[in-house]
Amino acid sequence: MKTTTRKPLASLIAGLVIGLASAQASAAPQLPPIPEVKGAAVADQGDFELKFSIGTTQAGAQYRGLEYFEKIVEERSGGHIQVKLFHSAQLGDDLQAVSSLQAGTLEMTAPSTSPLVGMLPEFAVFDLPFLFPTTEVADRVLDGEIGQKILANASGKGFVAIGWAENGYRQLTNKNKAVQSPDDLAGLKIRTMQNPIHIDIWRTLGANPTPMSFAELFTALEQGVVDGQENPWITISASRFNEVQPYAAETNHVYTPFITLVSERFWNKLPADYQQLIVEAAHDMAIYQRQVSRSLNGQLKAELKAAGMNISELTPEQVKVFQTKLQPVYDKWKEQIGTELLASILKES
Ligand code: EAX
Repeated sequence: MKTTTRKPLASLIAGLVIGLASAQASAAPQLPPIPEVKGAAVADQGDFELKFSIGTTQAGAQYRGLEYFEKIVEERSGGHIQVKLFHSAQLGDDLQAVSSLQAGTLEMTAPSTSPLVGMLPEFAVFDLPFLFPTTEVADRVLDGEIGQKILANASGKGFVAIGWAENGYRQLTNKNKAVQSPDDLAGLKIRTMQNPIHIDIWRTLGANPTPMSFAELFTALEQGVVDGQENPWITISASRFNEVQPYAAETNHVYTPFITLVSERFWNKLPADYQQLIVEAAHDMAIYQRQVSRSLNGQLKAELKAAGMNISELTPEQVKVFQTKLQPVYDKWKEQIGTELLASILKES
């Protein structure tokens, strides 16, 4: 039954005035609306509950994508698959969520590929600096034959890999100073993802890298355990890192994909039609999530700037200095990653 709460007129007017004032103060980011659900209804084949957990917050593009996923799956299954969403690493950080998938206590997650390289060495290719010059190239690789092959190779370790979405191009933030060249990084303690190439990147640039889970990051920045971190604008904004990180540099040094994973135990219990529905929903989610991510990227950078963050927008020449300095990282890792895989990706640029 629907109930309506009556509010006194004064509080309604006050709410309206506050609403107008905040609308004038800052233009809220324009989000592409959640699309209509495409695709036919799937016949009832039993009831399932699907918990989907992510590390980023409710304010990010990733969560918005999950909301669309939930809508697709619930609508097309006629409510027979109930989706429950969890954000902000409520059910564990990227690595813990993947373990829960393997244990069968969580049904879905979508981590960055980087913390998984210990388990899936091939993923390390995405950690190479300046691999994807544009998002078009990233899409071509991930959605094409190469991406499909990586998904297939990744499956079978207690989870099934069913699709790609985007975390995006990473930018550096720190609490001490404006960074425009690797020389500015000397002595800076930078949190990295738990990934050897990322550690190597920051060491090569002259900084002092400290690997740590994303779930611990805000507190570590706030308490000064580390001076800086790197993530896409959208994640910086959604996690409010700017509140404790006054400086940023637009380095675009790595493009990080999100990989959509399903627990193998859950997968094996699902009727084939439901499996198909989940794959299709993950696909539609990814298209929409990337659209949201890309439309927010510039808007949020501008918003962070307006809120007082000191952002160094590097010139192509300044970026080139970082790129040249990082060439040894490529040389060191390309054999381990697989020269063939790397060459096939570089051919797409
Ligand atoms: O889930 O750890 C990070 O910096 C990532 O952006 C995280 O994987 C988001």
